[in-house]
Amino acid sequence: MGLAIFGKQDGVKGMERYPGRLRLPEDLHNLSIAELEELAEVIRRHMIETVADRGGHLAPNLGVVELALALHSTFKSPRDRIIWDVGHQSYPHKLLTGRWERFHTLRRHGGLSGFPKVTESVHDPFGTGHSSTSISAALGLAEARDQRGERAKIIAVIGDGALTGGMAFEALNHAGHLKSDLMVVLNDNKMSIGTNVGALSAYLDRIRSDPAYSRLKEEFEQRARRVPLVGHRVVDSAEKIRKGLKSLIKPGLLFEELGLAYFGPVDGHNIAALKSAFRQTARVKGPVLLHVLTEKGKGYRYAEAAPERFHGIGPFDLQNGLPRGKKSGLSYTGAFGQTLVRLAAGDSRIVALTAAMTAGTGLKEFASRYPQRFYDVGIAEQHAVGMAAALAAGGLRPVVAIYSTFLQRAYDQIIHDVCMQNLPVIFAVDRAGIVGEDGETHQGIFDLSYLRSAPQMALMAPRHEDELQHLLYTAVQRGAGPAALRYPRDKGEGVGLTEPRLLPWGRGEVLREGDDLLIIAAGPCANAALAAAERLAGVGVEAAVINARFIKPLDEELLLKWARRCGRILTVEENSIVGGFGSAVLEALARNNLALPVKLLGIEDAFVEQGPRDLLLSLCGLDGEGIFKAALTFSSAGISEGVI
Ligand SMILES: Cc1ncc(C[n+]2csc(CCOP(=O)(O)OP(=O)(O)O)c2C)c(N)n1
Repeated sequence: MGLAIFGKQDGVKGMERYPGRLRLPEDLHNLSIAELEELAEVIRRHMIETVADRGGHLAPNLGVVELALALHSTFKSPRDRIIWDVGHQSYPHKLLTGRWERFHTLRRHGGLSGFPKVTESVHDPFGTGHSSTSISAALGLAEARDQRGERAKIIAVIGDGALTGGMAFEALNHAGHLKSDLMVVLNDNKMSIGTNVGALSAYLDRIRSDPAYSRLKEEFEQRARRVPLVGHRVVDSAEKIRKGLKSLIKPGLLFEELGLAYFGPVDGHNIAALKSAFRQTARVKGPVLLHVLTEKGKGYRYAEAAPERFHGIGPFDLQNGLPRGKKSGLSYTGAFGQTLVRLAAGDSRIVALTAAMTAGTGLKEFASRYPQRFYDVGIAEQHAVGMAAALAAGGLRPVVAIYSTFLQRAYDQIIHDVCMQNLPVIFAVDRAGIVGEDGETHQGIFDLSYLRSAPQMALMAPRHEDELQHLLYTAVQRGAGPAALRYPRDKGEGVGLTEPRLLPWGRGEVLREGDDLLIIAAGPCANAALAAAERLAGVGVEAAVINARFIKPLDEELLLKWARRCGRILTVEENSIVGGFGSAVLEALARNNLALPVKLLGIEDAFVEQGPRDLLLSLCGLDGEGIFKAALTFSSAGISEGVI
């Protein structure tokens, strides 16, 4: 058909159907349902093409197009505030709030973030990235609004997956208590990244789909109406029965009991129905929950058929949905997954835990081979670590695989439940270091700092996939106290996997000998350090290179020996330099009264925005070139020979 709202902008990529004649989001209020529906299709197409080109979160965004349109055509952002939980589904919101022209820069360095960000737009009232924070944020904004005597609607949009996170429940509990005016929109697509887990998910499932449940509801209602009301006692009991029946059958009772008025479920792809539900519920005082049913991947058949694969995806071919230009070879994550399956075959004490990231952490094969020894706890990192502690206390060897950035959630459990009781829990800390396009909320650049300060914790970083295997094997065999293994979001170094073998506990490895400078590195940056050392030799600087392997216990003997020999030390790590590996080296030198020049190379005390991993590493000076330059400037030979 082609409605008047679209202006053709020739030559601008991705903007052929740009609604140029609209002021967004204001003019959405003047559009008919048919026009909004047409805009929905244009947004879908634009998102599919953009994500096919550079990767991103697709299925979650395809599921909320009508929801975003209904929200923005009913409420008035930025006065009314919409908080998208996790924020991976905020693309339609971004397109509708002044970011259409920049959408082609999505997830690029210097471009639009893949998540809501306060510095990006006034329409993003609160940044997200980690799950289950939106209701706390909505409650805080609602209270601030009330204290300042302002008028605004505060809306949290949270998925059924994110609702499995404890923080969401804490906030619901408190919202019901405070009775603040706010709206929680439950975007229920029956999925987390993969299958959602737990009783809550089953509960939502019953509300949305179980025909027996609906039948039951009707029967109960009819029966309740037929209860004879004769005499006082009978009336009383009839009332009780009615109330009991109501509590049995009323959908959303769980939320009602928490103090939120429940409405729904509503078809999340029907803009008219959504707008009407928003208008009605907006009139209700106090906290309300509107249950909206959506389909993950809606409108792109490959995403509808495989929503988990299209949750977050690299570039793909539009015509067949197949990945384009994927890095081949075994990744660190893959090496971890394979090794764990292998070790589990010979050790029945090994159990694995994930917090809603079975595929992401490489545990799919383990889950299918050992379903009884595998626990997906939902988006509940704190619980995962607390439970792992108790599994260890019960005599098992739990391996908890959590991304570095999400493990931050469980810091107290790490200290209080695991380390204080010196329990043999193994932490597989995936995505440690620079993660790339997901940006600052997802960079894994703090784990060396936060894990290192936990007493009893051993901390290891392999420099290639085979070493990962050996260190995991070593930690499992040792079985004494907690140990963490951190590795990056990257393909391995191509060395393959040999037989798992024991590595000496707390010992580093000399990769190269030299007298002018000691470069000591943690993790795969030891490889970049080695490459830099070879180049340094070409300009007359002989650098020794140590692969630390253990950040804790640090191999002090090896460090001191080579530090004395070289006279100056360059530390390299893919972590914040605050409290990280370099700090561990400095502490060791101080402990041993060795005063030497030390330079710390790592991530400065700042958040790192999104971009390709390689680019960010180079910007942080953590690639071979950066290490070479830093070493050259720092080495005494470089200075005395005036090579800088
Ligand atoms: C604390 C935390 N743990 C894990 C994740 C990774 N993660 C991102 S989205 C997601 C699933 C969210 O499911 P849901 O809320 O239902 O949204 P949907 O993608 O289904 O729309 C997970 C586990 C995260 N962002 N934060």
